[in-house]
Amino acid sequence: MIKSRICEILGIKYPIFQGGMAWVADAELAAAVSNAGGLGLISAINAGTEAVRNEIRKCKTLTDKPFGVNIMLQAPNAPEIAGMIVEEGVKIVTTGAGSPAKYLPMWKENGIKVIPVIACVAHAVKMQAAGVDAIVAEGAESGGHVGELHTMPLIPQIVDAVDIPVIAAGGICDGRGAAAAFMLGAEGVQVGTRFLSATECNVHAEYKEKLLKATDISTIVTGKSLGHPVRSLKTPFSRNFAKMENDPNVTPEEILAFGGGALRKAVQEGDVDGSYMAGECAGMVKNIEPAAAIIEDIILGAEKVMKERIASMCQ
Ligand code: TUI
Repeated sequence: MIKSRICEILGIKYPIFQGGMAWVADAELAAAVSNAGGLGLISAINAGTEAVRNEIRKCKTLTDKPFGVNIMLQAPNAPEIAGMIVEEGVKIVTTGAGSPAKYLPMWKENGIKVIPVIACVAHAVKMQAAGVDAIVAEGAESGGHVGELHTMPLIPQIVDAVDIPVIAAGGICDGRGAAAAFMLGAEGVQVGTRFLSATECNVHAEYKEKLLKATDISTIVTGKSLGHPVRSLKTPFSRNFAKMENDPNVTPEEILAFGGGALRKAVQEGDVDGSYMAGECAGMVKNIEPAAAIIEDIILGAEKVMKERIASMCQ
């Protein structure tokens, strides 16, 4: 059985987190993952703070297992969400795209486990010093907002720099990826893109269809010129976005206006002008299946590949 410190800290069976995907990660998906022994996460990027509160309340009716909330710190309502999760008795929070330092005293006083997502060593060291419980180290293979380093060099450098558990994210989709992350020193993995295909994931059917059709070269990073690099599926919309970025006659304001609300449009409407965020492993997602089957495949696959590789290669 695969276990690590993070299972003890959070009270979960398997060291697998579901990515807190903006607009995607709702109560139904989070509860399905938590019920299957992983850590389900609800995204706080949704239709406002009260909508997130409702998802938290709904999740409690769907599971008695631990689950968490992911807060994108650049969101305008992040301070409001930070207080609301305390009111709702949430026990685990992950944060993205910034430092959660100013909320730490309030969250720690309320017994909340805090796990920031970071993308470089300096931030990992800073977060450990601030007193967080673990970190998610996210490589640029992931979908959505990405850093610069990729998972393979990122994880060992972070593991060497901190003592708290490191959860690897970015490009991990099956047991092989999870086993590789464990070999690099990670004590858990966070999986986003594969859970987009879960039966319990409520994205528009068009999103799932695009994902299932994806190949190895189906994603593109746009938004670098705006300081917000985002990985998504190649579509006429994302290619146009990339073209506009490279056109000196188009202003950043025009690009922002073009891309505004694009993720929500993809998730809820399957719109052609949507941003279908997905990681580089999109090409490895081939079926729609329940979250529990995904978790079992990753855990059993990791165990199998670790044993087989040791038996065949370590003489
Ligand atoms: O946050 C993410 N991924 C996301 S957020 C998102 S929502 C969105 N919607 C529309 C357009 C753009 C984004 C979609 N995907 N990942 C976590 C992550 N955090 N990756 C990198 C970081 C990060 C970056 C800077 C963490 C900390 C940091 O700075 C720390 C500091 O000290 O300020």
